[in-house]
Amino acid sequence: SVDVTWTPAWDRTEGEERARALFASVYGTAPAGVWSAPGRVNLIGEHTDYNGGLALPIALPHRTYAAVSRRDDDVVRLVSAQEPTGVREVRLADAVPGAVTGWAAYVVGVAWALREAGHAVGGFDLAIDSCVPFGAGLSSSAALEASVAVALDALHDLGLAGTVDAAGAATDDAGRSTLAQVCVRAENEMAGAPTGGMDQAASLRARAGHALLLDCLDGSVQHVPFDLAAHGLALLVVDTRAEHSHVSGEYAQRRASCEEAARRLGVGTLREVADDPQAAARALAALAAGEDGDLLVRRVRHVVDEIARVGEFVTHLGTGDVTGVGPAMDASHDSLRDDYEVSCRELDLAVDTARASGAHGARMTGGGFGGSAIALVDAGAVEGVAQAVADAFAAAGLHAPAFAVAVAGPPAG
Ligand code: GAF
Repeated sequence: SVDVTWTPAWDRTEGEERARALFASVYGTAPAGVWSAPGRVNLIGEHTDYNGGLALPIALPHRTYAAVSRRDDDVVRLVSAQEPTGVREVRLADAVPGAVTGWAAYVVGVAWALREAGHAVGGFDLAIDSCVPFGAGLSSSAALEASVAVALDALHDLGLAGTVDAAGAATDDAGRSTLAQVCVRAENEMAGAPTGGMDQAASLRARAGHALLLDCLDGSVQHVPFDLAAHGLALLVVDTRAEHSHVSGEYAQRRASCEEAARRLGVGTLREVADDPQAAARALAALAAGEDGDLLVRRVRHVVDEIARVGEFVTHLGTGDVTGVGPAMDASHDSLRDDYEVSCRELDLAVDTARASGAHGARMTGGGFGGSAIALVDAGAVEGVAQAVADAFAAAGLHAPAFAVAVAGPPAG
């Protein structure tokens, strides 16, 4: 068998120290503070957020750390331990959509979107370090945006982020909802990635020890207790290392298909047909009769069924029958693979191998086309399932995957 690579989360002190040390070495002074924000895995409810649907992410213990100080001018200087490009400098006056490229767009985009929302935000110096695997479908971009959002909130007394208590719960969810929308604007308009809002909500509004039941129709959230260890279980994350990007066209195409289907059905979002099985059946029949009927039926069927699966998952958690979520996870993956067509060879191999090695359920998580899969496994089976997946990747001649164990961590703060 091959070596298994793990990606552990840093503890908070280590993350903060790293960002602080980078800041001091680059700018020659100490930062005003260090803020951080988590990546996420979505338990279920994939490609539902931009359809007004339900999603159920948890915040990862893996976080992005931002050491930041205010400046008196409108210059943003930024450096990241993960980027070899050195210090970048952008004037906020020049920061309009399309003008800032690469990772800086996510950072500067948050300042731009805050200004667009009427907040008096000026320049700042920033140093980033992160243990959220980059480009792994674990929301490294939302973690970056959210870390900057809570930093600017604190440095400019915007009063939106509130605090996070000792139990890992945010005190001001309404303010964080506003910050999440700011981050979505940064990502959609400055970075040009047409994503929904799940990742930013997870990073800013999640609660430690809980999954975040996010209703994307009205933006409301519920915190659902999620403590796998108490049930002798664990959530294994497989980062396939197959590269994905939501700036590229496939994600936008899926979103456009859903919007086209909603337009033909005369509804604002597909959620409107999802909650009523008869309306859903009528909608699918109507779409089948039109142009591109087969494609739109498969896309809409995924969204409708996936929203129902979120409810099923939450019901099982509520009754304490946690392994009972397995079939919903499996069905979610199969639907993303066959109907929504966003899986890939690496994700399918990770999922199939985890299932064959005893996982109660397994699925891709996040937008797909690469990225990560999750598997619900007995706590004592974590190493064995990871080994089986690593061996399967080696046998298939694929890049070695990396593994993590996900527990529900606290939100940005
Ligand atoms: C990506 C997007 F950023 C989210 O908004 C969501 O659509 C997800 O893919 C799919 O559920 O993470």
